Amino acid sequence: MKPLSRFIACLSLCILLVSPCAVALRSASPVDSFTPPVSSGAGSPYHTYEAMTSLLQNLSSNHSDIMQLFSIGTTYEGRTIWAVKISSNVTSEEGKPQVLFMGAHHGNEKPGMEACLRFIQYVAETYHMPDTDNDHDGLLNEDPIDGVDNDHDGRIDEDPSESYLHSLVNATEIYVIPLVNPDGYAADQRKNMEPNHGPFGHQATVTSIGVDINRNYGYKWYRYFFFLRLYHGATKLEDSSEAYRGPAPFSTAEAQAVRSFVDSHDISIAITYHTSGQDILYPWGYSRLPPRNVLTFLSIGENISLIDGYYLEQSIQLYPTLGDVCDWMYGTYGTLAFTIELGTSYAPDNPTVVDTMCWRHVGVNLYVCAAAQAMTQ
Ligand code: 0X9
Ligand code: ZN
Repeated sequence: MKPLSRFIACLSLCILLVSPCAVALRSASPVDSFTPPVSSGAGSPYHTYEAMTSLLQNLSSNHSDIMQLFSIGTTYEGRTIWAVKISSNVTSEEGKPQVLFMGAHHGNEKPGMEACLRFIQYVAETYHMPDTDNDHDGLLNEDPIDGVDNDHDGRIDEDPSESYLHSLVNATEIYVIPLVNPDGYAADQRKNMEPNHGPFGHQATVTSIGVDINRNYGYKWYRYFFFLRLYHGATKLEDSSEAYRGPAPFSTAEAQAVRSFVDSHDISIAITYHTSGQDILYPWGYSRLPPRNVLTFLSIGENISLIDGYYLEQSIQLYPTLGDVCDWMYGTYGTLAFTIELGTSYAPDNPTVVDTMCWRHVGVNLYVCAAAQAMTQ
């Protein structure tokens, strides 16, 4: 890398890591240097479950030195819940800082899965590349993925640094669960597809279909019994509701799968991708009390906001929830867990909109890796 380019890349990273509290709002611009993965659905910007599976299988066999694909569980309808590990010594226990990205707890919120897939594909395909003049302007790495037109050419993030990505993959263990709710995704519905037998699971007949996986995690799950009015709307006892919490904490195969994965790792920062609202949310969802690590949440959240332009707030400020994955991860393991609500609609069908959203969050995810690395130094 040329000295000037290296200086610009380092300066950009430093600005991201130490920037003060300003939360910038910026409109996203298309990136023309990146070739998006081919979508399987005719005219749809979203992979089907089957297309996602074969993409992950192909990437992991083509890049087996840094990428492993494994199952963390099986859904009610028999689909595999896939997880990916990306790291330089991918087959060994490495002791490096661990980060986790998850997509589509809600099956109808498809961009979350695409953002994860795009990230996996970009990292796997770029890791071995030398620093490249992506925009053919004679300069190397002069416009990193930080939401800023660093070289003032009217385009944003069109020449990121391959060696920077390489160093992040060497320094961290990156885990991605691109599709937490494959059954809901295939059916294009929010909840999973398991049959319900009344609110508490005791009725003989099937009364409705589906549990909201993001109300099924075990942290503060029972509070609803004691503070019914306080948590009206935060979770639902009625099994036909879109926010039905399930008959018991961790009753769903999907929440169990995420639990056993998280339980056997040491995740320092996590992002779970949803749609929509352009929000970055930090715990708690169940309480207005600030989390113990509120300053770290604010610092990381504000830097994410500088990249994606989204609005940072405590989850409960958007609305209260009981049993969401971030409260559980932070409350149980101390993981700095954020929800990001992508975009302005559940599943936009404009490929350019999806593309821009995904690319911008490749930058967010790389920043999260850098932050996890910085936290341990
Ligand atoms: O309700 C949810 O599970 C998430 N929003 S969504 O519109 N994608 O369904 C938000 C979860 C974050 N927690 C809180 N807002 N409390
Ligand atoms: Zn959601």
